[in-house]
Amino acid sequence: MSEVEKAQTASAGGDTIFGKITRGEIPCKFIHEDDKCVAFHDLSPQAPIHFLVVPRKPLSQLSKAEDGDKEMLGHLLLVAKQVAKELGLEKGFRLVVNDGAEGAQSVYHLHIHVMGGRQMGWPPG
Ligand code: TR5
Repeated sequence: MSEVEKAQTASAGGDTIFGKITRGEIPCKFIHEDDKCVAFHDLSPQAPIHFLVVPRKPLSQLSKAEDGDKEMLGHLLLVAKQVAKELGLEKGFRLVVNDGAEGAQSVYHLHIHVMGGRQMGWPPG
């Protein structure tokens, strides 16, 4: 099933695989972890380097974020650029946040995709 097909059948609500990963219930090799978030490589990389930054708070998607999430959201961006640097993405990288069915979101626990290691195209599909 393609990511778009998964996104069309996925629905918000309830626990997700990323909730289990952030709580340590499913083993996962973190490339970053702190009290607010974790980062790990995507299972199905779309670039030579493709990792996800995932808050420990189980916020389903960006469109459900509230003013109180401001610090956590800013932290995710800072972690994204820090880990990108640690992985050698000096020439640039792409951040993506998919939101909802038309945004092709398949896992309803907020996450930032960070991709790099090749020339990105524009516009995205
Ligand atoms: O489509 P959205 O933006 O929701 O992205 C979900 C991403 O999670 C996709 O790029 C998947 O490849 C990725 N994914 C899904 C699972 C998974 C994962 N990345 C790392 N580890 C994973 N596990 C253990 N299980 C997944 N179901």
